[in-house]
Amino acid sequence: MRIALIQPAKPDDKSAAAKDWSLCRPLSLLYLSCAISKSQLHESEIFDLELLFASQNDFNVEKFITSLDFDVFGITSTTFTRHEAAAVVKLIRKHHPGKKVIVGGVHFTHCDLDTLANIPEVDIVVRGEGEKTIVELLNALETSAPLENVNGISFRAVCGEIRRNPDADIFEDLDSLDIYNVKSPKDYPEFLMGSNDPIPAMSVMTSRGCPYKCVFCAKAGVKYRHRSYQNVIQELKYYIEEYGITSFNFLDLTFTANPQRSKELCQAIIDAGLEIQWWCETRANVPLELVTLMYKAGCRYIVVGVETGSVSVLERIQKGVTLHQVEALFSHTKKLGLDTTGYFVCSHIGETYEDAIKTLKFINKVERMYGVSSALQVCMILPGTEIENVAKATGSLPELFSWADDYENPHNAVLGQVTTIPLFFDRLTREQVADLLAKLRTMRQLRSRYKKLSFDYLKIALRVYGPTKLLQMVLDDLRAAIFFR
Ligand code: B12
Ligand code: SF4
Repeated sequence: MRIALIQPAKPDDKSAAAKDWSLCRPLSLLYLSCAISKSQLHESEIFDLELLFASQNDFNVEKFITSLDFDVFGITSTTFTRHEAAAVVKLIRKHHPGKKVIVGGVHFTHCDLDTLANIPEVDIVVRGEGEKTIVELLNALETSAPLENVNGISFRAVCGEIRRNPDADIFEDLDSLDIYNVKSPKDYPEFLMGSNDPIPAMSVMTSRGCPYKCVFCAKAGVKYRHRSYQNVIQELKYYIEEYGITSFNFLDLTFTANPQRSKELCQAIIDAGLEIQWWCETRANVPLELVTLMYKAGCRYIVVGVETGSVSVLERIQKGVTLHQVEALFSHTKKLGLDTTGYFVCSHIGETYEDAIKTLKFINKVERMYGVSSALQVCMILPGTEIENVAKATGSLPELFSWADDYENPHNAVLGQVTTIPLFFDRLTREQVADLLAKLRTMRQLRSRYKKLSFDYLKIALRVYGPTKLLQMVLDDLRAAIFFR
């Protein structure tokens, strides 16, 4: 069978959060395509609408979908792109009636029944990792075998009833998936994450899953597995030799989830003499000697999920790290000269205004003392997370909310958040969160104002504001500075 694997375009979301997202080759579809080609039974082609929209001014999605000629259509989506994915599904149904429409990815995995009930154009939802399932499914579709035997799918039976089969076995042999041999989208404008300059880069995944279970995470608890370091080195060498690419984004959920294997991989990069630079996400409880080794192996930028500066909130969200560990890590990355960003979230379950102020103070401290940058986001409600359950139980999300609803909340943009994903408000109100974000801005302005303090600057300020106003401003700043310490 021939299947079109489609990544939808990203929404036209003007919020500050969405502005800077860079393009990233769709690893999900590349891996599926690899598994399909290895089966030697079926064929696939990848269509990245995000890339097509970005590269063609007059790109017309309907015309494009009409032009496709495939037996089956497979669409991937995150929660952020779900409306665009649904629009693509509807166009496929309109222009290719009778063809099977399959959806998958982190979003649909967690709202399979909701999707089938509310998007009638979807025939089948593939849950979880799809390499094994998609091949079994295509086999079944080709031979008209009963779908009941395909694990990992939810589907609409001939009688119209919605069925959910058992989960598929977890895919263990990650080394068997060599996506770099799959033709990747040409001229992919992907750049090294975290760099101020547009440095051409390639996304690579060295592991899957994560042993932790943070309550807000859509991938919490997916079994952790990793590729052998030899297999990763082989892929990196391929990109270096074939494309001259020496910068990489390691998209693992937590690159250091298994410190021993991260150590082996970094050592192997060093031993192989690969002169590369790379980005990854890590947790604060990473052993510091591993961070040193990562730096030696070319790691130039890390992102650390700190989440909060409140000890009680940290315990409640089951992050499994301490603020001492965070500070020890930041102090270490400062010594190494390793660029570091801390990710913080406000409006966690049970978080009070006082807790959130602790987060602001902690952000102030780590930015000031360790030179890290930080990002404070508002807790999002994502399907399949513990947050979603709490949101429904507490009324933050209507009990009958469907992820297929045409949800759009322009007020989210005021908080710098994407407008298509509902935000979680428990004890903090939207107004309080706005106030906290304003305080964060003030705090940063304050620091930058006094950083450039000089005699000349004071003279100008005196001329512009006059002595009384200037004294008042200095006193206000002093009061704010004391508050944030
Ligand atoms: C790269 C990345 C980004 C990039 C680009 C993403 C893009 N173009 O869509 C950037 C930096 C822009 C980004 C931004 C954001 N991201 Co992001 N990101 C990732 C990351 C690190 C890698 C995605 C990836 O390639 N995975 C690898 C593939 C192999 O896994 P997979 O997608 O799950 O695919 C498998 C299965 O799901 C299935 N499958 C997938 N599609 C299909 C389709 C079919 C037909 C079938 C049969 C099967 C199938 O088979 C695949 C192979 O096994 C993931 C974390 C992760 N490691 O997965 C987060 C992740 C996808 N991001 C997430 C989030 C929350 C965001 C942001 C909202 C962050 C924010 N607060 O601003 C934004 C939203 C932007 C967006 N476009 O969605 C969440 C998504 C949660 C959700 N429910 O949607 C994730 C899962 C992180 C997490 N821990 O929760 N992100
Ligand atoms: S450590 Fe990261 S990937 Fe793992 S459950 Fe927590 S947020 Fe998700």
